[in-house]
Amino acid sequence: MIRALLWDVDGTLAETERDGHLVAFNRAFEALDVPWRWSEPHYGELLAVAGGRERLLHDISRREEAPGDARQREALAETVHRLKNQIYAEIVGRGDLPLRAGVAELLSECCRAHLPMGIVTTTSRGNVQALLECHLGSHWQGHFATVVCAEEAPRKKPDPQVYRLALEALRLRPHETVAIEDAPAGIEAAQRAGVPVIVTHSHYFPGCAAVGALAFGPSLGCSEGWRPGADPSAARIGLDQIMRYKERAASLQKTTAR
Ligand code: XBP
Repeated sequence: MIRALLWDVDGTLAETERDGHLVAFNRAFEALDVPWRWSEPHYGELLAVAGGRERLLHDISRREEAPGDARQREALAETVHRLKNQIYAEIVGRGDLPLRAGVAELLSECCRAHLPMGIVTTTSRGNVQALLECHLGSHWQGHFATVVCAEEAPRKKPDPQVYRLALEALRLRPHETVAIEDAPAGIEAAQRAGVPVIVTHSHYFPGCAAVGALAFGPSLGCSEGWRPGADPSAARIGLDQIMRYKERAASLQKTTAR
C-alpha cells in the first residue's frame, strides 16, 4: 500500500532549528561582529519565513540599523548564511544534534523492509549532508531512493515543488507515498502535492494544526498521545502503524464517497 516513505529534515529527523540553525546563526552574528542575537521565541516567529537566507533577509529588512541599500543587505545575508551553514556543520559533526526518538528505528525498519525512502526538504544540501553523514555514515545517500533539497527546489515549502520533484524521481503517484512532517509549511507542501502526511510535533510546532493529516502525535518514539490513537502495545510508531493509518484514511474516504 505504501511504496515510499518521504522524510522532512528540520524538526522531523532532529531538532535542528532550536539546537542547530538558531545556535549557528547567533555564533555567525558574533563572529562577524554583527550586533544582533536571536532569542529562541524570536526565531520561532522567524520560522514563518522558509529558508535560512530568506529568513535572515526578512529580519534584516526590519532592523533600523541594517544597511539601507538592498544589495548591501543581500550581501550581508549571504555572508552570514554561509558562515551559519559552516557552524551548523560543525555542531552536527560534534554529535550535538541527535536524531529524534523513533527516527533511527523507523529508518532501519524501512531498510529491512526494502521500502524506498526519500528526503524531501528545502534546506541546503550541505546541511542535510552534514546531519545524515553524522548519523548514517558516509554512504548515507544509499539509504534513500531520492534526496531533494533547496538546490533542486528553489520554491520553498509550502510550495509543493519539492514533493512533486521527489514523486517524479520515484515515479510514484502521491497516494502511494506517506510523508513525515512537523511544520505547517511542510504539511501544506505535501498536501498540495497530494501526499498523505503524518505529523510529529516538534519544539517550535508543538500543537501544529494538522487538518487532513493521516495522524499527528508528539514523537515517532512513543505510541501515546497520537490522534487517532496508536496501538498501545507498540513502543513506537513503526511501519505497521503507518500502514494502519493509511488504510484507515482510505476506508474513511470510501465511506464518504458512497
Ligand atoms: C527548513 C527550513 C530551512 C532551515 C535552514 O525547511 O526552512 O530554511 O531552517 O536551512 P524544510 P537553510 O522544512 O524544507 O526542511 O539555512 O539551509 O535554508
